[in-house]
Amino acid sequence: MKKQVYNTLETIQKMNEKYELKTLEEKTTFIYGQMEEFTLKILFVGGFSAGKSALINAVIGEELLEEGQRPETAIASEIIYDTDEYIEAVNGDEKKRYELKESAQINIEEYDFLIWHLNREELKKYQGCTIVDMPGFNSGIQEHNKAILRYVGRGNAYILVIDCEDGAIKKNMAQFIEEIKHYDNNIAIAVTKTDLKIDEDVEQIKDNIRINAEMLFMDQVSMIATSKYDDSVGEKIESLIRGFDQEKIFEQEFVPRIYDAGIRCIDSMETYRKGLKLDLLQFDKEIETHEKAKQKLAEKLKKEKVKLERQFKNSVGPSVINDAHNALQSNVDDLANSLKGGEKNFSMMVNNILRPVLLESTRQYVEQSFEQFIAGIDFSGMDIDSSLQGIGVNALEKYQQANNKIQEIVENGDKFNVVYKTLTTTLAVVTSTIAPWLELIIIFLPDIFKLFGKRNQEEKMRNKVDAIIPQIVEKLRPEIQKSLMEMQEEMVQQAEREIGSLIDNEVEALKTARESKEKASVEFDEKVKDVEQDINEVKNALEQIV
Ligand SMILES: Nc1nc2c(ncn2[C@@H]2O[C@H](COP(=O)(O)OP(=O)(O)OP(=O)(O)O)[C@@H](O)[C@H]2O)c(=O)[nH]1
Ligand SMILES: [Mg+2]
Repeated sequence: MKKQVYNTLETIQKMNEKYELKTLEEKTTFIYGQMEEFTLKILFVGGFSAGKSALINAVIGEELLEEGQRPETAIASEIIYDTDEYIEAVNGDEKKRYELKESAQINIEEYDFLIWHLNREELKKYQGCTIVDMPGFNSGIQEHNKAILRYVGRGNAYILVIDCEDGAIKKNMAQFIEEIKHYDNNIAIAVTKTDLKIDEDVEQIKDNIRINAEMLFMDQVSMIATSKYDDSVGEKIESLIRGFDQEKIFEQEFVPRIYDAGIRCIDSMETYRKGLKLDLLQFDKEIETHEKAKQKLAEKLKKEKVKLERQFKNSVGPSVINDAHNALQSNVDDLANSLKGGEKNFSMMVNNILRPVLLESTRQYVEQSFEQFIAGIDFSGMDIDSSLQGIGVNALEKYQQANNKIQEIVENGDKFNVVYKTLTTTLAVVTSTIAPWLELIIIFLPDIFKLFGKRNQEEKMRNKVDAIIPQIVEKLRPEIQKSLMEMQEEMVQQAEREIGSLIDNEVEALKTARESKEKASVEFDEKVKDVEQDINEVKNALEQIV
C-alpha cells in the first residue's frame, strides 16, 4: 500500500509536469519530501524516574541518555539511526550541532528538543521509526507541556513505561491516557524494574495493570514486563514497536493530502480540455476572467469574515471557556487534594486538567465554525462572465466537494486521525495557541493564591478550590478571546490562499492549452483524447488509495 501511495503521487506529479501546473507541483513536491522524511515517532512516556531513559539505553546497548534519581529528563530526546554520530539541538528553526561527548554541556533550557544521531547496529532495525525519550509527567510543568504539545495528536505511537513498584496505573498516567486517546490510538505498555520484585509479584502486578489499562483503553493492549538488566529487553521492546501498524499510520497521514492534490490535478486537466475549444482571443479573455474571479472571491471572503468573527466571539470563545470551567468544577476533589500538597502540586493539577480540555474543545469548535463559514459562502451572485461556464466561479464549489470527500475518507479511515484537515492545519494552529494560555495559568496562579492565602487556612480545601475556580476562568477569558481572534484572521487568510491556488491551477492549465494550440502540431481530436486518457489515469490512481 505504501508503494501504491507513492505511485499515485508520482502519477499526479507526471501530469503536473506535462500540463505545466506549477502551483500544484510545489504542493506535491512538498508532500513528497514529507513522505521521504516520515518516521513513526515512538514516545516513551511515564512518571518521573519510571525508567524510560534506562529502557532506551538498554535498546541502544549503552548508557547514553541520562539516567538517575535527580537529573530528570527535561526535554524530549529523539533517537535515530545515522551513519554519522552527533547531537542536533533544536530551537524553533535553529539547530546546533554537538558531539556525543559534549552531551553533558548542552544547556537544555535553550532548546525545544534534541535529536541523537547514532550509528548503532541495534538501531538499524528501527529505521523508519524515531524513538523518543520524553520528560516524566511530573517534571516541570512548562517542559512537560512543551513536550506534549509538540507530539500529541500527530499520529504517533506511545509506550507507557510503568515502574513495577507502582503496582498499578497511577493517577497521572490515567489522566494522560484519557488525554491522548482522543488523538492517538497506538498505545502499548512496558512494565519495568521487574528485577526489584519476585516473579510472583511481577505476575500479579502485570495482571493488575492489564485490567486497569483495558478499562481505560476500552480495548486490549500489548504489554511487556522487563528491566534494564533483562537479557531480552531489546527483543521485548522490539516486539512492542513491531506491533504498531507503521504503514497504516503513514497512510492516515498522506492519503487525504494526495487525494486532495489529485482532485486539483483533475480539475486543471479538465480546464485544459475545455480550453482546447477556445480560439486564441478567447484564451486571453478567459484568463482575465479567472483573475477577476480570484479577486472577487477574496473580496467575498473578507465580507463574510464578519460572520466568522461574530461566531468566534459569541460562540467559540464562550464554549471553550465553559468547557474549561466544567472540567475544573468536575475535578474539585482532585484539586482540593492536590492543594494539600502545596501550590506547585495544585498548579500542576490545574494544568493537567485544562490542557486536554482546552486542546480538544478549541479544536472542535474552531473547526466546526470554520467549516460552516466555508460551506455558507454563496457565490451565485458574483456575475462573472466566462465562456467556459462555471470555471473560476465554481472553484469554491469544487473545493467544498473535494473537502467533503476528504472528510469522508478521514472519518472512515480512523476516527483518531486528526492530523490532516484540508482547509487548515487547524490542530497546529490550536496547539500553538494553547501553549501561552497554559503558561499563563502557571504565572497567575501564585497571585490567586495570595488572595486565598494564610487567613483562610482553617477553611476546608474544597471551599478554597470553589473560590479559586472562577478566578482562573476570569483570567483565562480575555486571553482565549484574544488569541481566537488572531486565529480566525489566520484561517481566513489561509482559505484565501487555498482558493486562490485552485484558480491559479486553472489559469496555468489554460496557458498550457493555449501554447499547445499555438504549436498546432497535433490534431485537436487527438489532444482531447490524450487529456481524457490522462484524466482517467489520475482517477484510477486515486481509486487505488481510497
Ligand atoms: N533496579 C532497576 N533500576 C532501574 C531500572 N531502570 C531504571 N532504573 C533506575 O531508576 C532510576 C530512574 O531511571 P531513568 O531511566 O532515569 O528514569 P526516567 O523514567 O527516564 O526518569 P525521568 O527522565 O526523570 O522522568 C535510575 O536510577 C535508574 O538507574 C531497572 O530496570 N531496574
Ligand atoms: Mg529520563
